[in-house]
Amino acid sequence: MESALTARDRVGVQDFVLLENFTSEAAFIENLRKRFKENLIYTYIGSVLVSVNPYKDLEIYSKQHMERYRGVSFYEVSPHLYAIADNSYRSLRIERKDQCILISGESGAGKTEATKKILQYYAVTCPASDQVETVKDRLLQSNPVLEAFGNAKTLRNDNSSRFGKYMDVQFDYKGAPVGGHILNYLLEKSRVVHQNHGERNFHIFYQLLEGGEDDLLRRLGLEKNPQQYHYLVKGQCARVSSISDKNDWKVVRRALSVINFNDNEVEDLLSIVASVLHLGNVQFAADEQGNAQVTTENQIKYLARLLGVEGSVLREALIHKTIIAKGEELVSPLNLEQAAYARDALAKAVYGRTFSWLVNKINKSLAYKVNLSLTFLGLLDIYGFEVFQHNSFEQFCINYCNEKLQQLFIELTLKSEQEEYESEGIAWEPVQYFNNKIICDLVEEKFKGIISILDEECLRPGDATDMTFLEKLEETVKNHPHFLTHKLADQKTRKSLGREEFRLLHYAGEVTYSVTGFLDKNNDLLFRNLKETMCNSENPIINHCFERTELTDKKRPETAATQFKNSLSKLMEILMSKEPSYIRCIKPNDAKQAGRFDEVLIRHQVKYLGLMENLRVRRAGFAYRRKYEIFLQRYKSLCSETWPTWEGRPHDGVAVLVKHLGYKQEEYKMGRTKIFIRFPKTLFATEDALEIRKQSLGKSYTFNQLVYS
Ligand code: AD9
Ligand code: MG
Repeated sequence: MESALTARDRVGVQDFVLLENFTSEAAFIENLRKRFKENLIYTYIGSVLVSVNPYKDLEIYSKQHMERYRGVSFYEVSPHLYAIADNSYRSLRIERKDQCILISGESGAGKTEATKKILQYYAVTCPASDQVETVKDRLLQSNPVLEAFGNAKTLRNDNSSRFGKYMDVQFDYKGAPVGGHILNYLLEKSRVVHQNHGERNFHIFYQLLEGGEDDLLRRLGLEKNPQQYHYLVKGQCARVSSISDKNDWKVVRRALSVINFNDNEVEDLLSIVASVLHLGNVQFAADEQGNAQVTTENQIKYLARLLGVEGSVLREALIHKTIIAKGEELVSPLNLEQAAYARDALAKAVYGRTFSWLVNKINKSLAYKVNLSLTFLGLLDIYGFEVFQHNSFEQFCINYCNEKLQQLFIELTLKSEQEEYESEGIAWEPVQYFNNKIICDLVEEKFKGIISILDEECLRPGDATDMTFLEKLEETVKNHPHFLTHKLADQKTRKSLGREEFRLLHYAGEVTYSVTGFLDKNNDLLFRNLKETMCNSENPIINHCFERTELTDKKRPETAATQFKNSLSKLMEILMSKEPSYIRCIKPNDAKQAGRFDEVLIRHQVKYLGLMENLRVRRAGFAYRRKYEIFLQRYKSLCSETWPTWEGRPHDGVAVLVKHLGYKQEEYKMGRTKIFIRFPKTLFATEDALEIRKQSLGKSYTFNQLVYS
């Protein structure tokens, strides 16, 4: 049998707090590398789970694996998503405290996969009844549908989430999931009309063309070939080797039935998907006055049918603009550029609103119950931090969202650790860490923050442009240590910045944003006559998405960034009110390849995720802590006074035990309910002693079982 020592050498330690040299980043990375090589992708920092994306299917998610984690104490089995999931679930049941599991990491690090696996774990292991089975199914089946409409291939990830998702699962007093609710955050709508090279539009378009039955496609007026559609050819990569659109279509189609869509609703929904493609193919030509005229009558015909609107009304709405001035309607023609803009704005609005409608529809099927006796477990899966060659308003919002989550992580982990030391009466040694609040403030502060300044420019009548926004930014935040522009940069840095760019030094690294399109995307305007046309739509979904009140409401709608900011602030409140668990996902390489451990990339993530600080805080001088009962139960056989049973208080039993084991005073501290051990070597020596004893009794234990059971 492999000795505990050689096993430790080969597979590393499964909790970073047991690293001898816990302040060394090199030792941290080495431990990750050893484990990654052995396909051990999960490692703890105390109760935080660090996960490295394996980019291959591992045999660790079977029913048998789930059973192994069910109802078992956190440290009894090797690190796993299931351990986190089970631990949260048990806290929910035993302490009746609402939980949330926060999954973070950059784009492609494995957040969405982790979320799905956790949900599957609950679906399999939680108690069930007939009604519960339906809810479980719907919770699971909402995923393929939302991914089809909200995920896309990007350069970072073939299945990148382009919206943020927070899913609450409700449990009854028996611990059965009885309902759910999804909150969605800012869908990247601009993708509907434009994709960067090497990227795709949302999956659903390709799925429908590839998998849709001939009959269906005929009704929708679609051809199978994605090359026919302007909105699908911008990225020049309609086919992706890792994706089977045809199979995915079948999955989505089945899932729609599970989440309560009848045939009519499916047809209405797909009519909208098809209408977006037709819209993209609407072309204009200029007449003698330079006014836009529609040249693709066929598209208008399809659009009229699919959207349930008058063809002629839609045609006119696409090439005219209506403004209400002094109670009178003024109609003016659009030029080519304006008409193309109006068309794209309509496509984005139709798709974006349909997505929100879809989330609502799913929510209805999830039977969310307003009942105080129920407990909640929330799963947060958002878009990860991302940096591209070209970064725009969308990346700005996505990265801001990641700043907020990092802020929450800092507050909650540090706070809870500190509380533990205080409640146990152990002296606390503060740890220095980078607090990214300064960056959150830079983005969201009232009057002085980037979003405020952007809104101010959006509301300013007259000559406001993306460039005047940039100038305002420069004036207002010029001395901020995390903000830079061409003008503010020194000679050397200036070369790397365009005149229309600003750079933010995020917690996760520098990102340079181009301001082009910021005002437009933040305003998110749709011309009034297009809105009106949609309000009259006979497609029930569209009709529901465009309400008449929008036409009469005098109040200016909130800008996109402010809406996002407010929804994030509500999300933070929700998360703060729950007991959090953390999963920190790491992406091992940029090539999406199995087995490749790119050290530079990983070191960067370890740094910005604050894992070293996390570890130092967690250790704060102590490598290991355990409740007296558990510690005694495990090691009592090593001392004749505590073996086979200790009759007194566990605290006293542990005191006798460690004295017998020869622990020196500086090696440990006795808290109120737990023993704190300073050095890993103390624990390892005790573990080795235990192993020798077990071997002498003819029992065989692996290292992993030894350390934690
Ligand atoms: V983004 O911010 O939405 O762009 P995620 O969500 O962090 O990103 P995702 O979960 O989509 O990343 O993972 C990316 C890909 O990595 C998946 O499509 C899988 O191919 C692969 N992956 C991730 N986790 C696992 C895993 N536990 N096992 C196997 C995995 N493959
Ligand atoms: Mg994702």
